[in-house]
Amino acid sequence: MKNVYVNQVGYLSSSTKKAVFNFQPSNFTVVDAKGNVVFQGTATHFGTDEISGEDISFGDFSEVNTSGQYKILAEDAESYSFTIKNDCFEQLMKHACKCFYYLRCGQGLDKDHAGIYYHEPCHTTKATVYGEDVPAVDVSGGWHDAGDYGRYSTAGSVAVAHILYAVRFFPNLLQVKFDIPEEKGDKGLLPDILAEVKVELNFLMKMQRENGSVWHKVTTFNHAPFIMPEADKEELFLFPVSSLATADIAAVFALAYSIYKDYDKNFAELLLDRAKKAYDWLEKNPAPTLFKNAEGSNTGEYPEPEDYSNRFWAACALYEALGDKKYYEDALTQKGKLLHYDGASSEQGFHGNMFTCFGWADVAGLGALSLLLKKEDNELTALVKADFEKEATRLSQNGKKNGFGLCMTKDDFIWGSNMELLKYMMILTVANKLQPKDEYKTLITSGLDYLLGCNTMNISYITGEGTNAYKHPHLRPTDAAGLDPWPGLVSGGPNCGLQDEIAQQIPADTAPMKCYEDHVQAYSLNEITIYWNSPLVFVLAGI
Ligand code: G3I
Ligand code: 9MR
Ligand code: ZN
Repeated sequence: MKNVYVNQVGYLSSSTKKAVFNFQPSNFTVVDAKGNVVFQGTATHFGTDEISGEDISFGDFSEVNTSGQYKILAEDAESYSFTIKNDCFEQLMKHACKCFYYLRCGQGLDKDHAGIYYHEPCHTTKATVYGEDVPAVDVSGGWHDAGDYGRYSTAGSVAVAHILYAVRFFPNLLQVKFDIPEEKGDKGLLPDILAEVKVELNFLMKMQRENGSVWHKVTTFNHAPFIMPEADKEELFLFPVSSLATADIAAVFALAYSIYKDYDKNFAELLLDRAKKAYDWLEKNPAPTLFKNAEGSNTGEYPEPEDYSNRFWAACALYEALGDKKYYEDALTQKGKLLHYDGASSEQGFHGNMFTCFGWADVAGLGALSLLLKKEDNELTALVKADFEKEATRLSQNGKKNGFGLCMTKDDFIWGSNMELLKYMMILTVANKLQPKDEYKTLITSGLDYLLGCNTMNISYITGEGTNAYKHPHLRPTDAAGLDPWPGLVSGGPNCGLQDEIAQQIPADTAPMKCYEDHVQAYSLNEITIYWNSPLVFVLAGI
Protein backbone atom coordinates (compact mmCIF):
# COMPACT_ATOMS: atom_id res chain seq x y z
CA MET A 1 0.00 0.00 0.00
CA LYS A 2 1.19 3.52 -0.83
CA ASN A 3 1.74 5.55 2.31
CA VAL A 4 2.65 9.13 3.05
CA TYR A 5 4.19 9.26 6.52
CA VAL A 6 4.01 12.50 8.50
CA ASN A 7 4.13 13.71 12.08
CA GLN A 8 0.42 13.34 12.84
CA VAL A 9 0.49 15.96 15.58
CA GLY A 10 2.40 18.49 13.58
CA TYR A 11 5.31 20.81 13.07
CA LEU A 12 6.47 23.99 14.72
CA SER A 13 6.14 26.88 12.27
CA SER A 14 9.90 27.45 12.29
CA SER A 15 11.07 23.84 12.08
CA THR A 16 12.12 21.67 9.15
CA LYS A 17 9.17 19.71 7.77
CA LYS A 18 9.32 16.56 5.75
CA ALA A 19 7.01 13.82 4.55
CA VAL A 20 8.25 10.32 3.76
CA PHE A 21 6.82 8.14 0.96
CA ASN A 22 7.11 4.37 0.57
CA PHE A 23 6.75 4.87 -3.19
CA GLN A 24 8.39 7.18 -5.72
CA PRO A 25 6.17 10.14 -6.57
CA SER A 26 7.86 12.80 -8.67
CA ASN A 27 6.07 15.55 -6.79
CA PHE A 28 3.65 16.15 -3.95
CA THR A 29 1.33 18.90 -2.70
CA VAL A 30 0.43 20.30 0.69
CA VAL A 31 -3.28 21.13 0.97
CA ASP A 32 -5.04 23.07 3.70
CA ALA A 33 -8.27 22.15 5.50
CA LYS A 34 -10.36 23.54 2.62
CA GLY A 35 -8.46 21.49 0.06
CA ASN A 36 -6.53 24.45 -1.37
CA VAL A 37 -3.03 23.64 -2.54
CA VAL A 38 -0.62 25.78 -0.51
CA PHE A 39 2.64 24.21 -1.64
CA GLN A 40 4.00 22.01 -4.42
CA GLY A 41 7.28 20.18 -4.02
CA THR A 42 9.41 17.56 -5.70
CA ALA A 43 10.22 14.30 -3.96
CA THR A 44 13.76 12.99 -3.55
CA HIS A 45 14.43 9.29 -3.95
CA PHE A 46 16.47 7.86 -1.08
CA GLY A 47 16.37 4.12 -1.80
CA THR A 48 15.96 1.15 0.50
CA ASP A 49 17.32 1.50 4.04
CA GLU A 50 17.99 -1.29 6.49
CA ILE A 51 15.86 0.01 9.33
CA SER A 52 12.58 0.30 7.44
CA GLY A 53 13.25 -2.19 4.63
CA GLU A 54 11.25 0.07 2.29
CA ASP A 55 12.17 1.92 -0.89
CA ILE A 56 11.83 5.45 0.41
CA SER A 57 11.38 8.91 -1.08
CA PHE A 58 10.93 12.08 0.90
CA GLY A 59 9.72 15.61 0.37
CA ASP A 60 10.56 18.83 2.16
CA PHE A 61 7.86 21.42 2.84
CA SER A 62 9.65 23.53 5.46
CA GLU A 63 8.57 26.63 3.55
CA VAL A 64 4.99 26.19 4.71
CA ASN A 65 4.83 28.08 8.01
CA THR A 66 1.34 29.58 8.19
CA SER A 67 -0.60 28.16 11.13
CA GLY A 68 -3.24 25.68 10.08
CA GLN A 69 -4.36 22.13 9.46
CA TYR A 70 -2.89 20.36 6.43
CA LYS A 71 -2.48 17.10 4.51
CA ILE A 72 0.05 15.87 1.96
CA LEU A 73 -1.14 14.43 -1.35
CA ALA A 74 1.06 12.44 -3.73
CA GLU A 75 -0.19 10.34 -6.67
CA ASP A 76 -3.37 8.72 -5.29
CA ALA A 77 -2.11 8.60 -1.68
CA GLU A 78 -2.68 11.04 1.15
CA SER A 79 -1.23 11.51 4.61
CA TYR A 80 -3.04 11.85 7.91
CA SER A 81 -3.74 15.47 8.71
CA PHE A 82 -1.38 17.52 10.84
CA THR A 83 -1.04 20.99 12.31
CA ILE A 84 1.51 23.71 11.72
CA LYS A 85 1.68 26.02 14.71
CA ASN A 86 4.09 27.89 16.97
CA ASP A 87 3.14 25.96 20.10
CA CYS A 88 2.37 22.69 18.42
CA PHE A 89 3.54 20.47 21.31
CA GLU A 90 2.02 22.32 24.26
CA GLN A 91 -0.76 19.80 24.79
CA LEU A 92 1.60 16.86 24.25
CA MET A 93 3.80 18.21 27.05
CA LYS A 94 0.86 18.47 29.47
CA HIS A 95 -0.24 14.96 28.61
CA ALA A 96 3.28 13.53 28.92
CA CYS A 97 3.57 15.06 32.42
CA LYS A 98 0.13 13.99 33.58
CA CYS A 99 0.93 10.33 32.91
CA PHE A 100 2.95 10.26 36.13
CA TYR A 101 -0.11 11.36 38.08
CA TYR A 102 -2.22 8.55 36.56
CA LEU A 103 0.44 6.05 37.64
CA ARG A 104 0.38 7.15 41.30
CA CYS A 105 0.31 4.27 43.78
CA GLY A 106 -0.85 4.16 47.40
CA GLN A 107 -3.34 6.99 47.20
CA GLY A 108 -6.50 6.78 45.13
CA LEU A 109 -7.00 8.97 42.09
CA ASP A 110 -9.95 11.34 42.56
CA LYS A 111 -12.60 11.95 39.94
CA ASP A 112 -11.81 15.68 39.78
CA HIS A 113 -8.31 15.07 38.49
CA ALA A 114 -8.48 11.58 37.04
CA GLY A 115 -11.99 11.57 35.56
CA ILE A 116 -12.80 8.11 34.18
CA TYR A 117 -9.37 6.87 35.30
CA TYR A 118 -10.41 7.29 38.93
CA HIS A 119 -9.42 4.44 41.27
CA GLU A 120 -9.32 3.52 44.97
CA PRO A 121 -6.09 3.55 47.02
CA CYS A 122 -3.84 0.61 46.09
CA HIS A 123 -0.84 -1.30 47.46
CA THR A 124 -1.18 0.23 50.92
CA THR A 125 -0.31 -2.83 53.03
CA LYS A 126 3.11 -3.04 54.67
CA ALA A 127 5.76 -4.91 52.71
CA THR A 128 7.52 -8.02 53.97
CA VAL A 129 11.30 -7.74 53.98
CA TYR A 130 12.22 -10.74 51.84
CA GLY A 131 14.42 -13.32 53.55
CA GLU A 132 14.66 -11.41 56.85
CA ASP A 133 12.86 -11.82 60.12
CA VAL A 134 12.08 -8.14 60.74
CA PRO A 135 8.81 -6.19 60.96
CA ALA A 136 7.04 -5.36 57.70
CA VAL A 137 7.64 -1.83 56.38
CA ASP A 138 5.35 0.89 55.02
CA VAL A 139 6.67 1.83 51.57
CA SER A 140 3.36 3.00 50.12
CA GLY A 141 3.29 5.74 47.50
CA GLY A 142 5.24 6.70 44.39
CA TRP A 143 4.38 5.70 40.85
CA HIS A 144 3.65 2.27 39.38
CA ASP A 145 6.63 1.51 37.16
CA ALA A 146 4.77 0.63 34.01
CA GLY A 147 2.02 -1.66 32.81
CA ASP A 148 2.80 -3.72 35.91
CA TYR A 149 2.34 -2.61 39.53
CA GLY A 150 5.96 -2.95 40.64
CA ARG A 151 7.93 -0.05 42.07
CA TYR A 152 11.65 -0.22 41.38
CA SER A 153 14.23 2.10 42.95
CA THR A 154 16.66 2.43 40.02
CA ALA A 155 13.92 2.89 37.42
CA GLY A 156 12.16 5.45 39.64
CA SER A 157 15.36 7.40 40.29
CA VAL A 158 16.19 7.59 36.61
CA ALA A 159 12.69 8.79 35.65
CA VAL A 160 12.84 11.49 38.33
CA ALA A 161 16.33 12.43 37.16
CA HIS A 162 15.26 12.98 33.53
CA ILE A 163 12.56 15.34 34.76
CA LEU A 164 14.68 17.19 37.31
CA TYR A 165 17.63 17.67 34.95
CA ALA A 166 15.08 19.04 32.49
CA VAL A 167 13.99 21.52 35.17
CA ARG A 168 17.63 22.56 35.71
CA PHE A 169 18.45 22.97 32.01
CA PHE A 170 15.06 24.29 30.90
CA PRO A 171 13.26 26.06 33.79
CA ASN A 172 10.30 26.79 31.49
CA LEU A 173 9.15 23.30 32.48
CA LEU A 174 8.16 24.81 35.85
CA GLN A 175 5.36 26.75 34.08
CA VAL A 176 3.64 23.65 32.67
CA LYS A 177 0.26 23.10 34.32
CA PHE A 178 -1.39 19.71 34.02
CA ASP A 179 -4.24 19.64 36.49
CA ILE A 180 -3.06 17.61 39.47
CA PRO A 181 -3.85 18.09 43.19
CA GLU A 182 -2.10 21.11 44.71
CA GLU A 183 0.93 20.64 46.93
CA LYS A 184 2.36 23.33 49.22
CA GLY A 185 6.01 24.14 49.80
CA ASP A 186 7.17 26.67 52.39
CA LYS A 187 7.00 29.46 49.81
CA GLY A 188 3.51 28.68 48.55
CA LEU A 189 2.25 26.22 45.97
CA LEU A 190 4.80 24.02 44.23
CA PRO A 191 4.94 24.13 40.43
CA ASP A 192 2.98 21.12 39.14
CA ILE A 193 6.03 19.25 37.92
CA LEU A 194 7.70 19.53 41.34
CA ALA A 195 4.50 18.51 43.11
CA GLU A 196 4.29 15.39 40.95
CA VAL A 197 7.96 14.45 41.32
CA LYS A 198 7.72 14.90 45.09
CA VAL A 199 5.28 11.96 45.13
CA GLU A 200 8.01 9.66 43.81
CA LEU A 201 10.75 11.21 45.95
CA ASN A 202 8.66 10.59 49.09
CA PHE A 203 8.34 6.94 48.09
CA LEU A 204 12.06 6.62 47.30
CA MET A 205 12.82 7.93 50.80
CA LYS A 206 10.76 5.11 52.25
CA MET A 207 12.86 2.63 50.27
CA GLN A 208 15.97 3.65 52.25
CA ARG A 209 16.90 1.54 55.25
CA GLU A 210 18.11 2.95 58.55
CA ASN A 211 21.73 2.20 57.56
CA GLY A 212 21.46 4.27 54.37
CA SER A 213 21.19 1.41 51.87
CA VAL A 214 18.21 1.13 49.53
CA TRP A 215 15.93 -1.78 48.69
CA HIS A 216 16.12 -2.58 44.97
CA LYS A 217 12.35 -2.93 44.55
CA VAL A 218 8.97 -3.55 46.10
CA THR A 219 6.63 -5.85 44.19
CA THR A 220 4.35 -8.80 44.68
CA PHE A 221 6.21 -12.09 44.20
CA ASN A 222 4.88 -12.46 40.66
CA HIS A 223 3.19 -9.98 38.33
CA ALA A 224 -0.52 -9.47 39.02
CA PRO A 225 -3.07 -10.50 36.41
CA PHE A 226 -4.80 -7.72 34.45
CA ILE A 227 -6.84 -6.33 37.37
CA MET A 228 -7.30 -2.84 38.84
CA PRO A 229 -4.48 -1.79 41.18
CA GLU A 230 -6.73 -1.78 44.27
CA ALA A 231 -7.76 -5.37 43.46
CA ASP A 232 -4.14 -6.51 43.63
CA LYS A 233 -4.04 -7.69 47.26
CA GLU A 234 -1.11 -10.11 47.08
CA GLU A 235 1.63 -9.78 49.67
CA LEU A 236 4.20 -7.09 48.88
CA PHE A 237 7.91 -7.89 49.22
CA LEU A 238 10.89 -5.64 49.65
CA PHE A 239 13.67 -7.37 47.76
CA PRO A 240 17.31 -6.98 48.85
CA VAL A 241 19.26 -3.76 48.81
CA SER A 242 21.64 -3.08 45.95
CA SER A 243 24.46 -0.58 45.60
CA LEU A 244 22.77 0.26 42.26
CA ALA A 245 19.64 1.54 44.01
CA THR A 246 21.64 3.14 46.82
CA ALA A 247 23.87 5.09 44.43
CA ASP A 248 21.00 6.17 42.18
CA ILE A 249 19.09 7.47 45.18
CA ALA A 250 22.11 9.33 46.55
CA ALA A 251 22.40 11.00 43.14
CA VAL A 252 18.78 11.87 42.58
CA PHE A 253 18.28 13.17 46.14
CA ALA A 254 21.31 15.45 45.74
CA LEU A 255 19.91 16.72 42.45
CA ALA A 256 16.45 17.19 43.96
CA TYR A 257 17.94 19.08 46.94
CA SER A 258 19.36 21.73 44.63
CA ILE A 259 15.89 22.35 43.15
CA TYR A 260 13.56 21.95 46.13
CA LYS A 261 15.67 24.18 48.40
CA ASP A 262 14.10 27.18 46.67
CA TYR A 263 10.55 25.91 47.25
CA ASP A 264 10.45 23.61 50.25
CA LYS A 265 13.39 23.99 52.61
CA ASN A 266 12.56 21.21 55.08
CA PHE A 267 11.96 18.72 52.32
CA ALA A 268 15.22 19.74 50.64
CA GLU A 269 17.21 19.32 53.87
CA LEU A 270 15.73 15.88 54.32
CA LEU A 271 16.74 14.96 50.77
CA LEU A 272 20.29 16.11 51.36
CA ASP A 273 20.52 14.24 54.62
CA ARG A 274 19.30 11.05 52.92
CA ALA A 275 21.67 11.52 49.98
CA LYS A 276 24.63 11.74 52.35
CA LYS A 277 23.43 8.73 54.30
CA ALA A 278 23.24 6.67 51.12
CA TYR A 279 26.67 7.89 50.06
CA ASP A 280 28.15 6.96 53.47
CA TRP A 281 26.80 3.45 53.01
CA LEU A 282 28.39 3.25 49.56
CA GLU A 283 31.74 4.31 51.02
CA LYS A 284 31.52 1.66 53.73
CA ASN A 285 30.52 -0.95 51.12
CA PRO A 286 32.88 -0.40 48.20
CA ALA A 287 32.23 -3.77 46.52
CA PRO A 288 29.27 -3.82 44.09
CA THR A 289 26.09 -5.22 45.67
CA LEU A 290 24.25 -6.28 42.51
CA PHE A 291 20.76 -7.69 42.15
CA LYS A 292 19.18 -10.95 41.03
CA ASN A 293 15.54 -11.93 41.27
CA ALA A 294 14.57 -14.37 44.01
CA GLU A 295 14.09 -17.91 42.68
CA GLY A 296 10.64 -18.17 41.05
CA SER A 297 9.85 -14.45 41.14
CA ASN A 298 9.11 -12.87 37.72
CA THR A 299 8.71 -9.17 38.42
CA GLY A 300 11.14 -6.70 36.81
CA GLU A 301 14.75 -7.47 37.66
CA TYR A 302 16.52 -4.37 36.40
CA PRO A 303 19.83 -6.18 36.57
CA GLU A 304 23.16 -4.41 36.02
CA PRO A 305 26.56 -6.08 35.68
CA GLU A 306 28.50 -3.41 37.64
CA ASP A 307 27.74 -0.33 39.73
CA TYR A 308 30.46 2.03 38.48
CA SER A 309 28.19 4.26 36.43
CA ASN A 310 25.81 4.51 39.39
CA ARG A 311 28.60 5.49 41.79
CA PHE A 312 29.95 7.90 39.18
CA TRP A 313 26.54 9.57 38.97
CA ALA A 314 26.23 9.78 42.77
CA ALA A 315 29.69 11.35 43.09
CA CYS A 316 29.00 13.89 40.32
CA ALA A 317 25.58 14.84 41.70
CA LEU A 318 26.88 15.34 45.24
CA TYR A 319 29.82 17.30 43.87
CA GLU A 320 27.47 19.54 41.95
CA ALA A 321 25.25 20.07 45.00
CA LEU A 322 27.94 20.54 47.65
CA GLY A 323 31.23 21.34 45.90
CA ASP A 324 33.32 19.11 48.19
CA LYS A 325 36.42 18.00 46.18
CA LYS A 326 36.22 14.55 47.72
CA TYR A 327 33.23 13.77 45.50
CA TYR A 328 35.10 14.92 42.41
CA GLU A 329 38.00 12.61 43.28
CA ASP A 330 35.51 9.75 43.71
CA ALA A 331 34.03 10.49 40.29
CA LEU A 332 37.50 10.27 38.77
CA THR A 333 38.03 6.90 40.43
CA GLN A 334 34.71 5.55 39.13
CA LYS A 335 35.49 6.88 35.65
CA GLY A 336 38.68 4.80 35.69
CA LYS A 337 36.76 1.68 36.76
CA LEU A 338 34.11 2.24 34.08
CA LEU A 339 36.69 2.55 31.32
CA HIS A 340 38.57 -0.47 32.57
CA TYR A 341 35.40 -2.56 32.81
CA ASP A 342 34.11 -1.57 29.41
CA GLY A 343 37.48 -1.81 27.73
CA ALA A 344 36.59 1.39 25.84
CA SER A 345 39.64 2.93 24.28
CA SER A 346 40.32 6.42 25.46
CA GLU A 347 43.12 6.81 22.97
CA GLN A 348 41.08 8.87 20.54
CA GLY A 349 39.51 10.48 23.58
CA PHE A 350 36.06 9.02 22.85
CA HIS A 351 34.29 6.50 25.04
CA GLY A 352 31.36 5.40 22.87
CA ASN A 353 28.19 6.53 24.55
CA MET A 354 29.38 5.63 28.06
CA PHE A 355 29.31 9.20 29.38
CA THR A 356 26.19 10.14 27.44
CA CYS A 357 23.98 7.26 28.57
CA PHE A 358 20.80 7.97 30.54
CA GLY A 359 19.06 4.58 30.71
CA TRP A 360 17.74 2.65 33.69
CA ALA A 361 21.09 0.81 33.88
CA ASP A 362 23.90 2.94 32.46
CA VAL A 363 23.63 6.29 34.18
CA ALA A 364 27.06 7.90 33.73
CA GLY A 365 25.38 10.36 31.33
CA LEU A 366 23.31 11.65 34.24
CA GLY A 367 26.55 12.29 36.15
CA ALA A 368 27.77 14.11 33.05
CA LEU A 369 24.71 16.38 33.21
CA SER A 370 25.63 17.32 36.80
CA LEU A 371 29.16 18.17 35.66
CA LEU A 372 27.80 20.33 32.84
CA LEU A 373 25.53 22.16 35.30
CA LYS A 374 28.52 22.81 37.58
CA LYS A 375 30.23 24.63 34.70
CA GLU A 376 33.76 24.09 36.00
CA ASP A 377 36.89 23.93 33.97
CA ASN A 378 38.20 20.49 34.93
CA GLU A 379 39.30 17.21 33.39
CA LEU A 380 35.98 15.37 33.76
CA THR A 381 33.89 18.23 32.42
CA ALA A 382 36.15 18.53 29.38
CA LEU A 383 35.84 14.78 28.83
CA VAL A 384 32.04 14.69 28.97
CA LYS A 385 31.69 17.81 26.79
CA ALA A 386 33.84 16.21 24.12
CA ASP A 387 31.88 12.95 24.39
CA PHE A 388 28.54 14.74 23.93
CA GLU A 389 29.84 16.40 20.82
CA LYS A 390 31.28 13.17 19.41
CA GLU A 391 28.16 11.18 20.16
CA ALA A 392 26.02 13.89 18.54
CA THR A 393 28.26 13.72 15.48
CA ARG A 394 27.85 9.93 15.32
CA LEU A 395 24.06 10.41 15.55
CA SER A 396 24.19 12.96 12.72
CA GLN A 397 25.93 10.36 10.57
CA ASN A 398 23.27 7.77 11.43
CA GLY A 399 20.65 10.23 10.25
CA LYS A 400 22.11 10.13 6.75
CA LYS A 401 21.82 6.35 6.47
CA ASN A 402 18.04 6.04 6.27
CA GLY A 403 15.20 7.74 4.46
CA PHE A 404 13.62 9.06 7.67
CA GLY A 405 16.60 11.15 8.75
CA LEU A 406 16.41 9.16 11.98
CA CYS A 407 19.48 8.94 14.23
CA MET A 408 18.95 5.22 14.92
CA THR A 409 20.61 2.13 13.47
CA LYS A 410 19.20 -1.40 13.33
CA ASP A 411 20.89 -2.32 16.64
CA ASP A 412 18.81 0.28 18.45
CA PHE A 413 15.55 -1.60 17.84
CA ILE A 414 15.55 -3.46 21.16
CA TRP A 415 12.99 -3.62 24.00
CA GLY A 416 12.08 0.02 24.58
CA SER A 417 13.51 1.22 21.25
CA ASN A 418 11.52 4.43 21.59
CA MET A 419 13.57 5.19 24.68
CA GLU A 420 16.80 4.48 22.78
CA LEU A 421 15.60 7.18 20.41
CA LEU A 422 14.53 9.55 23.19
CA LYS A 423 17.90 9.12 24.91
CA TYR A 424 19.57 10.10 21.64
CA MET A 425 17.26 13.08 21.40
CA MET A 426 18.34 14.07 24.93
CA ILE A 427 21.99 13.90 23.84
CA LEU A 428 21.25 16.07 20.81
CA THR A 429 19.34 18.49 23.03
CA VAL A 430 22.32 18.82 25.37
CA ALA A 431 24.83 19.00 22.52
CA ASN A 432 22.73 21.73 20.94
CA LYS A 433 22.79 23.64 24.22
CA LEU A 434 26.58 23.33 24.41
CA GLN A 435 27.00 24.33 20.79
CA PRO A 436 23.88 25.08 18.74
CA LYS A 437 23.79 23.42 15.31
CA ASP A 438 20.97 23.21 12.78
CA GLU A 439 21.68 19.55 12.09
CA TYR A 440 21.07 18.67 15.77
CA LYS A 441 17.73 20.48 15.67
CA THR A 442 16.77 18.71 12.46
CA LEU A 443 17.59 15.33 14.02
CA ILE A 444 15.49 16.13 17.09
CA THR A 445 12.61 17.10 14.78
CA SER A 446 12.99 13.85 12.81
CA GLY A 447 12.94 11.91 16.09
CA LEU A 448 9.73 13.54 17.20
CA ASP A 449 8.27 13.03 13.71
CA TYR A 450 9.09 9.33 13.97
CA LEU A 451 7.45 8.98 17.39
CA LEU A 452 4.35 10.82 16.22
CA GLY A 453 3.72 8.86 13.03
CA CYS A 454 6.47 9.39 10.48
CA ASN A 455 7.52 5.72 10.50
CA THR A 456 6.77 2.64 8.39
CA MET A 457 4.00 1.55 10.75
CA ASN A 458 2.27 4.89 10.03
CA ILE A 459 1.40 4.93 13.74
CA SER A 460 1.89 7.46 16.51
CA TYR A 461 3.67 5.82 19.45
CA ILE A 462 2.13 8.27 21.92
CA THR A 463 -1.43 7.55 23.04
CA GLY A 464 -4.03 10.10 22.04
CA GLU A 465 -1.58 12.13 19.93
CA GLY A 466 -2.33 11.99 16.22
CA THR A 467 -5.13 10.44 14.15
CA ASN A 468 -3.60 6.98 14.12
CA ALA A 469 -2.15 6.72 17.64
CA TYR A 470 -1.67 3.23 19.14
CA LYS A 471 -4.54 2.25 21.44
CA HIS A 472 -3.65 -0.97 23.23
CA PRO A 473 -0.75 -0.42 25.63
CA HIS A 474 0.30 -3.25 27.93
CA LEU A 475 -1.19 -1.39 30.88
CA ARG A 476 -3.20 -3.05 33.61
CA PRO A 477 -5.57 -0.33 34.93
CA THR A 478 -7.03 0.80 31.60
CA ASP A 479 -7.32 -2.73 30.27
CA ALA A 480 -9.03 -3.93 33.47
CA ALA A 481 -11.45 -0.99 33.38
CA GLY A 482 -12.13 -1.52 29.66
CA LEU A 483 -11.06 2.05 28.86
CA ASP A 484 -9.03 3.57 26.07
CA PRO A 485 -5.69 4.69 27.50
CA TRP A 486 -5.25 8.24 28.75
CA PRO A 487 -3.18 10.43 26.41
CA GLY A 488 0.57 11.01 26.46
CA LEU A 489 1.94 7.50 27.07
CA VAL A 490 5.05 6.51 25.11
CA SER A 491 4.99 2.91 23.84
CA GLY A 492 8.15 0.80 24.09
CA GLY A 493 8.01 0.49 20.31
CA PRO A 494 9.47 -1.87 17.70
CA ASN A 495 11.80 -4.58 19.05
CA CYS A 496 13.63 -7.11 16.85
CA GLY A 497 14.16 -9.30 19.94
CA LEU A 498 10.58 -10.66 19.67
CA GLN A 499 10.45 -11.31 23.41
CA ASP A 500 6.82 -12.16 24.10
CA GLU A 501 4.27 -14.56 22.59
CA ILE A 502 2.55 -11.94 20.46
CA ALA A 503 5.84 -10.58 19.14
CA GLN A 504 6.93 -14.11 18.30
CA GLN A 505 4.26 -14.25 15.60
CA ILE A 506 6.16 -11.56 13.66
CA PRO A 507 8.34 -13.20 10.94
CA ALA A 508 11.99 -13.29 11.98
CA ASP A 509 13.32 -11.41 8.95
CA THR A 510 11.00 -8.41 9.45
CA ALA A 511 12.70 -4.99 9.12
CA PRO A 512 13.49 -3.45 12.54
CA MET A 513 11.02 -0.57 12.23
CA LYS A 514 8.23 -3.02 11.46
CA CYS A 515 8.78 -5.33 14.46
CA TYR A 516 5.77 -3.92 16.25
CA GLU A 517 2.14 -4.70 16.97
CA ASP A 518 -0.40 -2.59 18.84
CA HIS A 519 -1.47 -5.46 21.09
CA VAL A 520 -2.20 -5.26 24.81
CA GLN A 521 -0.35 -8.49 25.60
CA ALA A 522 2.76 -7.62 23.58
CA TYR A 523 4.74 -6.43 26.59
CA SER A 524 8.08 -6.44 24.76
CA LEU A 525 6.63 -4.12 22.09
CA ASN A 526 3.85 -2.12 23.59
CA GLU A 527 4.28 -1.57 27.31
CA ILE A 528 4.64 1.88 28.82
CA THR A 529 6.93 2.98 31.67
CA ILE A 530 7.73 6.08 33.66
CA TYR A 531 11.26 6.19 32.21
CA TRP A 532 10.00 6.13 28.62
CA ASN A 533 7.82 9.17 29.34
CA SER A 534 10.42 11.11 31.34
CA PRO A 535 12.94 11.55 28.48
CA LEU A 536 10.05 12.86 26.35
CA VAL A 537 9.48 15.53 29.01
CA PHE A 538 13.19 16.44 28.83
CA VAL A 539 13.20 16.65 25.05
CA LEU A 540 9.97 18.69 24.86
CA ALA A 541 11.28 21.06 27.53
CA GLY A 542 14.35 21.55 25.34
CA ILE A 543 12.23 22.30 22.29
O1 G3I B 1 22.09 -4.61 26.23
C1 G3I B 1 21.74 -5.59 25.24
C2 G3I B 1 22.44 -5.28 23.95
O2 G3I B 1 23.82 -5.37 24.11
C3 G3I B 1 21.93 -6.26 22.88
O3 G3I B 1 22.48 -5.90 21.65
C4 G3I B 1 20.42 -6.19 22.79
C5 G3I B 1 19.87 -7.17 21.76
O4 G3I B 1 19.04 -8.13 22.34
O5 G3I B 1 19.87 -6.46 24.04
C6 G3I B 1 20.25 -5.57 25.05
O6 G3I B 1 19.65 -5.98 26.25
C7 G3I B 1 18.28 -5.71 26.43
C8 G3I B 1 18.13 -4.95 27.71
O7 G3I B 1 16.77 -4.71 27.96
C9 G3I B 1 18.87 -3.60 27.70
O8 G3I B 1 18.10 -2.56 27.23
C10 G3I B 1 17.53 -7.03 26.52
O9 G3I B 1 17.58 -7.71 25.29
C11 G3I B 1 16.10 -6.78 26.93
O10 G3I B 1 15.48 -8.00 27.21
C12 G3I B 1 16.02 -5.91 28.13
O11 G3I B 1 14.67 -5.50 28.27
C13 G3I B 1 14.27 -4.92 29.49
C14 G3I B 1 13.07 -5.69 30.00
O12 G3I B 1 12.56 -5.07 31.17
C15 G3I B 1 13.40 -7.14 30.33
O13 G3I B 1 14.36 -7.20 31.32
C16 G3I B 1 13.87 -3.48 29.22
O14 G3I B 1 15.02 -2.70 28.88
C17 G3I B 1 13.20 -2.89 30.45
O15 G3I B 1 12.72 -1.62 30.13
C18 G3I B 1 12.07 -3.78 30.90
O16 G3I B 1 11.55 -3.26 32.06
C19 G3I B 1 10.27 -3.73 32.46
C20 G3I B 1 10.43 -4.20 33.90
O17 G3I B 1 11.26 -5.34 33.91
C21 G3I B 1 9.09 -4.45 34.56
N1 G3I B 1 8.21 -3.33 34.40
C22 G3I B 1 7.99 -2.97 33.03
C23 G3I B 1 9.26 -2.60 32.33
C24 G3I B 1 9.04 -2.18 30.89
O18 G3I B 1 8.76 -3.25 30.03
O1 9MR C 1 3.05 -7.48 32.65
C1 9MR C 1 4.42 -7.73 32.80
C2 9MR C 1 5.23 -6.59 32.25
O2 9MR C 1 4.96 -5.43 33.00
C3 9MR C 1 6.70 -6.90 32.27
O3 9MR C 1 7.42 -5.93 31.57
C4 9MR C 1 6.96 -8.25 31.64
C5 9MR C 1 8.40 -8.66 31.78
O4 9MR C 1 8.75 -8.71 33.13
O5 9MR C 1 6.17 -9.24 32.25
C6 9MR C 1 4.78 -9.01 32.13
O6 9MR C 1 4.09 -10.03 32.76
C7 9MR C 1 4.01 -11.24 32.04
C8 9MR C 1 4.85 -12.29 32.72
O7 9MR C 1 6.22 -11.94 32.67
C9 9MR C 1 4.65 -13.64 32.05
N1 9MR C 1 3.24 -13.97 32.02
C10 9MR C 1 2.42 -13.00 31.32
C11 9MR C 1 2.55 -11.63 31.98
C12 9MR C 1 1.73 -10.59 31.23
O8 9MR C 1 0.41 -10.84 31.28
ZN1 ZN D 1 -0.52 0.75 43.51
